[in-house]
Amino acid sequence: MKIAYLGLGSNLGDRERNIKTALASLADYDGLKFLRSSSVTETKPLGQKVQPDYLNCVAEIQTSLSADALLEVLGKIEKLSGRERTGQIWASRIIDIDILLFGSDVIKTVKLTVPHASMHLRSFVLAGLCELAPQAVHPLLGEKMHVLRDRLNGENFHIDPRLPQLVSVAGIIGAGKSTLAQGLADAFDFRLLKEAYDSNPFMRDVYAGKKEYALDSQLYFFLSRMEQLKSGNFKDNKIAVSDYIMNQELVYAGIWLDKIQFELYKKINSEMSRLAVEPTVVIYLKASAEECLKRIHLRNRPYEQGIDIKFLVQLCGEYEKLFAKFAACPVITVDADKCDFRQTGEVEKIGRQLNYYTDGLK
Ligand code: A4P
Ligand code: MG
Repeated sequence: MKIAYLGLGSNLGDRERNIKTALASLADYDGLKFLRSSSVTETKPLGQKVQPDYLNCVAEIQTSLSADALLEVLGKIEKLSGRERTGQIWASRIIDIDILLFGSDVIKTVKLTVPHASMHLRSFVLAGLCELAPQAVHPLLGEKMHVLRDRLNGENFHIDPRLPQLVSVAGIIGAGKSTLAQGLADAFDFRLLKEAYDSNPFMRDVYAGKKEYALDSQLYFFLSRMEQLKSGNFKDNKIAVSDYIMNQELVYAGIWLDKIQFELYKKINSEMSRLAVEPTVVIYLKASAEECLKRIHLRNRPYEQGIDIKFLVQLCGEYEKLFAKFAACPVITVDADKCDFRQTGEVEKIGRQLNYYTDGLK
């Protein structure tokens, strides 16, 4: 006997009835017992397709069938409901029933991929799973459903292999961004994009309190990132990893610049940053101000030694705000106080997860 979770979706006809009928039909088959279903949610079609909205829900079943036999039964239910297969991927459908989880089995055959290959990228699936089994663990990612859900901030994503694949590491000064990005580049052969920290000729003056250089410093950082994130640079089909995210520019600009400078900077930023490649996934190194200050003293860059705890606390707050409503891609949050990214084990653990949030073939 196995507990399995099914994802149901309908965007044609009487969608509510289609789902109810499909759930009721599960009881008609030997070796299959319907246990519970989540609430039904209305969702926009994934991938900006011009299609009617979906109703989606998740069902929990108990079964003595093999996964292959279960898939066959689900195909029969879909057919009896009147689903026609157009041969077109992601076509509108009366009912679609996918196997999300089958116990803790990992299955990869021509017909079947379990866990469902995209479940961790879809809030409409993870929300249902969290209602029924928040503590269930994704057998490949090794994470609980509520952790996977929180990475998406209510959004649904799909990985477009035609787009550049960029992993961006984010976090406040001293959180360990560069160490992790370097470690990922070394271990997984990613192309490393490092922020032009040491070459910024205005940094020292800004840290020394000369506010008149703040705009120059911000523009220097911004232009060097834009240079790195031009789509033309991503033609090598490698996954790239950056030790910054573009969004941090506005955070720092908001702190360093006066009101008039900030307004000017925001205009330049919003016009130009549209040209930058967007991250496929972000790793957010969440660290405490205290721990970061310790690391800043340890690495001993002279001009950073004047940084005080208040500035770091302010940055922590700004990053929390940024990621509380971040909707551009999944965000993997890591408790950076507890991790030492000089250890290859820590880097590999994160790198293995990235396979599922990027197009791994790149
Ligand atoms: N297959 C492989 N793994 C599985 C699995 N775990 N469960 C194979 C079910 N089937 C699996 O599926 C195509 C083939 O996938 C099957 O022959 C089976 O052997 P399908 O159901 O015939 O076609 P499909 O549904 O168009 O493709 P697929 O890949 O299942 O797409 P999804 O993931 O179902 O996405 N937007 C919203 N808001 N809500 C939705 O539910 N669904 C889709 C379809 C797109 N956009 C959506 C939604
Ligand atoms: Mg399907």
